[in-house]
Amino acid sequence: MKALIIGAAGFVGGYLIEELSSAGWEVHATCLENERIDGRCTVHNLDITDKASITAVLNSVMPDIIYHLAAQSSVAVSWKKPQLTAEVNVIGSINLLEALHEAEKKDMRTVLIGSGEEYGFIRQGACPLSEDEVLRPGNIYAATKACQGMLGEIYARAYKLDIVMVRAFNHSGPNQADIFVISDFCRQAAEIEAGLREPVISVGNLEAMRDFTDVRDVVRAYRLLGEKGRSGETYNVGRGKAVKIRYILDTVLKFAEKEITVECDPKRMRASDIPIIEPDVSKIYADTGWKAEISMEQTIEDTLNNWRTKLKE
Ligand code: A2R
Repeated sequence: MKALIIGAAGFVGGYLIEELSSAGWEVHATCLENERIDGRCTVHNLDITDKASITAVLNSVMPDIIYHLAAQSSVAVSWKKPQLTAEVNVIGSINLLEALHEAEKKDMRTVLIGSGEEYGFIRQGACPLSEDEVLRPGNIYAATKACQGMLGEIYARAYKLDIVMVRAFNHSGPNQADIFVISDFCRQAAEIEAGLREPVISVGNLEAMRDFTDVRDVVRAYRLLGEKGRSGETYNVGRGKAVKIRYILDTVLKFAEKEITVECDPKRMRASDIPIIEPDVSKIYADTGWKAEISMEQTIEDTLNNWRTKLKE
């Protein structure tokens, strides 16, 4: 199997390269000119906003499966740079879909990676969220990802392209940026252990319930969806068991090697925090047999160890 991962220099890309190459796949991966990719793959430069660069890579690699990870993936940045977010996430996806429609090779499968954020303002009692739930995106990033998924369905139907859509819920693991909660708490704890800050961890809303999956499980889901997902269908990827953010905090404190107190930071509280976001993951299980296997404790311990190592470098 020959895979092309578009936008592989980010958090998930490195894990997906490892997952696919370990499964014996030939892996090609793309990044922007100013980015780097390490791993068992052939690297190509590609800017998703430039359709000609996509066509060139498609026609030279001739992949069997394409994973589209390239994105402006930050909700916070999407408020500050809405045009850029739409340019990369929406126009970029159209560029890819057009390039696929015109490509010389016709039997390519494409997996479009979207987000659990697309569900947005969830109606009470809607959890666990099935893929058929109405999307009510609550921020610009989420709207662009919902749009990507809709475009994927439209191109699949209109041009008989083989496209699978994914809505990935929170995922975490070593090397994730510290704007995400598990990495954020682990970094703070590692800094406290290293004597780099006061023994106080700063937190936001601990009562919100979210669904967390280890990134290594998530990329395994992506591989299986590439192999077994049904064309034209959308799949939730998540654990299917939301936990309170307080549980993450307690686990980090349990692993920490110093006494740490907790301080609530009003700046970390979001006015419109949705109480629970939890996916129904029965569809991916039925079609691929995938379910999350790595425990949250393991993800947290590995992420904490990763920060400990990084702070020593
Ligand atoms: O923004 P940068 O410089 O970190 O680069 C990101 C890259 N990217 C692009 N690639 C090609 N053409 C563009 N015009 C373009 N703009 C940005 O896509 C980054 O290297 C990659 C996305 O990686 P992350 O932001 O680390 O996302 P992550 O966590 O790997 O998530 C993968 C996918 C994304 O579509 C998320 O929205 C979704 O999973 O949840």
